[in-house]
Amino acid sequence: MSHKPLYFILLLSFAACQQEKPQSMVAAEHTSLEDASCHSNMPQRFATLTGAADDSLLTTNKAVSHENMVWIEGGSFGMGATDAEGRRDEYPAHKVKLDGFWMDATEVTNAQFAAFVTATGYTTVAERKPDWEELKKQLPPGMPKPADELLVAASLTFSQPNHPVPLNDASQWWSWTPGASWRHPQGPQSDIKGKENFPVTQVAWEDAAAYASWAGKRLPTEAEWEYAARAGLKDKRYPWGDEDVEAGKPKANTWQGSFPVLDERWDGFSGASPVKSFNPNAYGLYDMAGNVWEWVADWYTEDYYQTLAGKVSENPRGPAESFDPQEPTVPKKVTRGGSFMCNASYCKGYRVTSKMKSSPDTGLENTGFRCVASN
Ligand SMILES: [Ca+2]
Repeated sequence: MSHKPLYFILLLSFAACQQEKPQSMVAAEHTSLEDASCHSNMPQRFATLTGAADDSLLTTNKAVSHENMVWIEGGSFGMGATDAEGRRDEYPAHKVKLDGFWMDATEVTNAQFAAFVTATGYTTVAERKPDWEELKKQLPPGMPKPADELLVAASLTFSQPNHPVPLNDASQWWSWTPGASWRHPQGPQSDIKGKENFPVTQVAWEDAAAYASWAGKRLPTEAEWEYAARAGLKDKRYPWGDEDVEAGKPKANTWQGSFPVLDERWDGFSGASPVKSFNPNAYGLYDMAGNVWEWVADWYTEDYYQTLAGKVSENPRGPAESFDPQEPTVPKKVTRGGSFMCNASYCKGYRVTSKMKSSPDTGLENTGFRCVASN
């Protein structure tokens, strides 16, 4: 697949969850979602310079196996937040009409991704050593060569601090780890043996899109994703309804306890969990909340929903270009669903309208994807 332009970003001032607010020790107290959302300004190495879409990956003519997929009947729904818990990019709620589509019942697993790699020889972004000669062609003139230690194959891993840290500084718990990849999600000492049924992680957006294309599928639009997650429920906060994630019995793999220091694993899992570990939603889709964030097709802008206010949008595909006011030079794709790192104290990414944004070349230990197909 083609390499999109790369822009070297040396953002060592990693403002954690998007907002560049004064840092304070807030681990033990409530932080508003706007202050510390999961829309993290993650530690960056490289990011595409332009947010122009390579939408050729959205469509494919290959025959699709519907094994392990669910048919989602088309229809209309209210997209976006109607409660007071959302962040700016979740408003206003607006009406969306969608054609029907098939959706993977689970997040793509390590076994499924391994089959793709075996069949194609594909190398993920995290496994590629950045080539400075190539990179500098795509940089603003005069950008100095980055330190050699940054020009290595690497991906972002979660390193759990042993003391409370500012929740608005993601660099406290995310670090670039050479050798981390989908085969070694926590770094070179880790592996995925026995985890064939876990969601694949450490995949960049373009890796997910490449898998989807190989499978004859595509990544869901953000609207398709939310429609499927809601499973016919109206104005509910979660894929299962309104019951709090930590009430009743465990419904999703999230984080219980004081993030990021203490994971009480009340839900049974620290880190990712095998797919189908929790009940599916009413459409038969698993892990639409929690476990790992899921890449969708759409570019991110904070005000996209405002452009759709008062209209009925048919099969919306997101903004034409990305713009994140927190990091104007870094295009972002949307991720959905939250992860095993989400907790009410700072993220609540498992809310059905919540979204995160990441540069398309970023792999994360808590991010994977699932696919859809139109027919
Ligand atoms: Ca958990």
